[in-house]
Amino acid sequence: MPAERLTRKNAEEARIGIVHLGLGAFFRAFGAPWIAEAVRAGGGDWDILGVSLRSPAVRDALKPQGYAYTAVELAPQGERFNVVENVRDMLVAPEDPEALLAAMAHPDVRIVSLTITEKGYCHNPATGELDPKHPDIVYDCTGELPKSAPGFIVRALQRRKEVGRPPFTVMSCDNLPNNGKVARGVVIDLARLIDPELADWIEAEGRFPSTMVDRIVPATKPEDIARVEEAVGYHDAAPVMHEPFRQWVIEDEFVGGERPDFAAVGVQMVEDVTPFEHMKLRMLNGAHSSLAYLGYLAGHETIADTTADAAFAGFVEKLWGEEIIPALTPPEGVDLAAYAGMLLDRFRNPSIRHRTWQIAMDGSQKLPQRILSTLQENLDNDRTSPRLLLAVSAWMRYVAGTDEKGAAIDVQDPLAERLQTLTDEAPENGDVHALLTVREVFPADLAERLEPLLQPVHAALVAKGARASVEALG
Ligand code: CS2
Repeated sequence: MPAERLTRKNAEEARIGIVHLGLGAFFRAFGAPWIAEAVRAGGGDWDILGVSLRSPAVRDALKPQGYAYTAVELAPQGERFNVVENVRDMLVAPEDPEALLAAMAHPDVRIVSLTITEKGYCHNPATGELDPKHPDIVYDCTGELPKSAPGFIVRALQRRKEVGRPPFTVMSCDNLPNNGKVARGVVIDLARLIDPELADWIEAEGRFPSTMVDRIVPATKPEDIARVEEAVGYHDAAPVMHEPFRQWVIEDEFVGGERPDFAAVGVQMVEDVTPFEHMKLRMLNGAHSSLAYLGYLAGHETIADTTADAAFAGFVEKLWGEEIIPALTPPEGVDLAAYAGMLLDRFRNPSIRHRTWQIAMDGSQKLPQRILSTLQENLDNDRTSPRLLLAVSAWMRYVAGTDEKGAAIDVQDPLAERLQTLTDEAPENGDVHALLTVREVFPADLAERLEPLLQPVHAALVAKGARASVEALG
């Protein structure tokens, strides 16, 4: 007999206080359960309306089970299952943009949180500023119902202003440096294109706390769904998988101080999130992306497989110790060497099947803050960065689209086509020069400094292969 489907059991429901744009696996495994804990500890009407900006897949899977789902903690010593019930409803933005705007303008909603990924901000990744030529931004200036996340935020804030309602707090939970400032910048810039008075109001009244979020959440695979069903005895069409570790650091800047009682459940509320963001983006995500490109080229499927390879483990330890940590100012009381040790343990967790291909996605949006900012600081301070250079070179090899055995790589990136054309049309040994012209990734002065350093590294990578190149630096 097939197992019965998971259903929502929670009778005591709070009103919807949060609209979350981009309800994917990460927020379902991180923010939603943590907010549920905060509400259990401190009360308040903070149930969540989840929004998909594109695909209906998550909504379609969750709707028949009342939006309840199972979060599965994957520890090396075994699994734990937690049913999450505070996502009350879901909307798919392109199906009903009017309903979404109405929901965001509702007086009960005091926070709009975001995990829309780097490309959702419609900004230039190298400068952090709104790209006014982005097709969705051009569209969102026409007065039609919006398409982009900044478009929905601006139009919803416009409705609130018109009826004299305070703005909601915009809480970015994406892996961007100063994610609150980036969100604030794109929202105010777009508002200014639409209505300068609205932009002034948002500037004065709006709040955009920056946050640092951290939990490794590999994509759920079909075999995970079957395994969960066997373990818990019910069918869940969309469980999420996560590691035990989690860290959330939030700037305590909310409109009217209205927020769940985060501090009661271990969320760090701080004045300035910058040192935490730098540490996490450059150490965790920087190493993740480096291992993803190099590991993929070396034939490793997951980060756990990659770091189980001694050459890669030695490489990443030196990457942290010799190239990334020297460019960081640690948050107060944090020992960065100990943090690196913890990261390696997390990466090695054999229960987490986090694919190198998954992390390799959207590299053009990730490289600047994860790798190039450290590289730039090392250049400015006359420190060498052989491993960071190798990581950039591996990205270049990866986006050229052919692996070391000559097979095609499925490159997922908003710039994929352009990157492919640039490398296809480059003369022999010309990929480095061609890719360094992509200004969204490499500002001109950085490109100029990088070219002579990258050329020999790239030639060696192509000649020797990724594993041997890593081994030589491990
Ligand atoms: C990863 C992140 O996919 C990626 O690019 O580096 O999703 C990473 O797992 C999280 O930021 C960990 O907090």
